[in-house]
Amino acid sequence: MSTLPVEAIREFSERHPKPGHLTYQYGTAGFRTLGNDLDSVMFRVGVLAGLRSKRLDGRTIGVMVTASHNPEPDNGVKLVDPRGEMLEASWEGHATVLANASNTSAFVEALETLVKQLKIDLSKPARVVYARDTRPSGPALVGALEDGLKALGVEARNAGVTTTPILHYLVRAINTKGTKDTYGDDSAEGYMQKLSSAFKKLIAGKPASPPLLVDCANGVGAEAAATLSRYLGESLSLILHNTATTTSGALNHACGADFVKTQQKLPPSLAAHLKPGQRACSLDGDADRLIYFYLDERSQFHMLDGDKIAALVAAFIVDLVKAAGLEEEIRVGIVQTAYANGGSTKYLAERLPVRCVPTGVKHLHHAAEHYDVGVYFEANGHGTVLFSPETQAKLAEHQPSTPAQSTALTHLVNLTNLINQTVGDALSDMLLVEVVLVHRSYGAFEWDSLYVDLPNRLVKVVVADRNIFKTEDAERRLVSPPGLQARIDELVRKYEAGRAFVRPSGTEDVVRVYAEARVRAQADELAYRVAGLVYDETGGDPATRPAEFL
Ligand code: G16
Repeated sequence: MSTLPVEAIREFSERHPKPGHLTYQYGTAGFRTLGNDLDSVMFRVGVLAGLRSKRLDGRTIGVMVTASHNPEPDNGVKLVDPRGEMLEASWEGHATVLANASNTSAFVEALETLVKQLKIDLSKPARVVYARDTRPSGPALVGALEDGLKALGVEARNAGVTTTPILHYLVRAINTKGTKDTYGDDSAEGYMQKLSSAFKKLIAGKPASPPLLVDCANGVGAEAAATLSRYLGESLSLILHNTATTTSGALNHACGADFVKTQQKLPPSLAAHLKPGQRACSLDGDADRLIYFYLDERSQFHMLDGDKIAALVAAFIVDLVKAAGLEEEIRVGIVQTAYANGGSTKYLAERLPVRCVPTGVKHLHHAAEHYDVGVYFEANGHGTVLFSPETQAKLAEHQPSTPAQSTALTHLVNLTNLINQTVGDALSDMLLVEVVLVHRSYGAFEWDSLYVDLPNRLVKVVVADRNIFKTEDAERRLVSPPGLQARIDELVRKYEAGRAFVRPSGTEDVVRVYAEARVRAQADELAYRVAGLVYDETGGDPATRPAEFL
């Protein structure tokens, strides 16, 4: 049995020392903090990714260098498991331990413990594919990652600058190449080809939609959307905005899915371009989230978020399953988080089984796997649809008894190709939404009318230590700090259709507060009053308490 290449690891590790004052945590979406603080983490993630691959018999592991919706100075890294899904939860702990080893010797010791504990056969090959988004800190961090890969002798493939979902796609495509589960050609072109050809089949014979405005958040999605647009040709006209990927400070700034969702307004850069009634959507910085919006005839802004996408898509799939004559055999279910608007949960629960899980795609993804077709979306626009392997086999084998059944069945099969089933994918989701709108003959307004959102407000509170906030019941209730939940409950009772919860963010150093109520002013007031409780609880200085929290 081979041993760890300790000499090489030591030598490379000395070039990437861990800053003494920092503690890292593999959170909701991997490691995420200031790009300047991530050099040692990247190196160590390179070594860890290699070990994960060896542990899985040389299957290819993905590494994505991105901080997604975060501002430009931040960066981050997450690992992708062989089927394109998020890293197995137990390895998040291993990643955290390795990232926090205080020096090279402690790091090597932690690696040796891990190898022993998990019985990793070091003679196995290690294969990793990696990519980054367009952040200025990306190239240097990828350099550190590559040192980690070299130290362990990993067979590495650089996928360059690409979106998070394309990297997830590549991982699955590489690992299924030449098998019966083949997912597509293992290249960005393969991805574009797969999506665009499924899209064209699904809209064949339907009238063309008016052009769609796409806000690319000045991120890596701009490049992917431009390529996709070429593949789509006349089947869908995309008008791309916020494509300044090399302008310093532009990424996610006053644009992108997170801006639209949290500010509940139009990116100012689109104001001169969006006409009333026209459909528009925003991607986030690594193109894994999608939010739609439109202006009504009075130029009033309306948002169509992840909840609205889930409602649109789930109802469409349910109808196709029925039309294909598979109603008795294929169960469609929905997964949401506490952020799901009360209006959406009511609409969906009247039609389908709905589950609520904690924030984080991995939680939603796993819950969705329990359905034959699992539709999961976070309200922030992160989500996808999973067709279980049994369902895919059923779709392939089913013998339709009428032409109508046959058409519905073909549509379902094409949807399995259109949808990126590895992870939430803004571009794939965008095409999915466009397909449903065409099939339903809906514009943005008709889609929006499926149900009415309760007014809501999301607020960030900066606190000294967000780790004191612990939740239960899918993050809907606080168990710590003690007593705070009771005070929140007392407040909430005063508001009609009031609901509020508090949870620590896994990607930013803040506590998030969500509130909704029957009318806008009440939702805002409830959010700010709960934020005030959080602020006071954590010993915030009354002199610096934000005015709106009063
Ligand atoms: C990541 C996760 C999402 C999560 C979001 C915010 O998204 O993948 O599941 O909803 O962070 O998480 P939190 O509220 O814990 O900060 P992204 O798009 O930033 O990778």
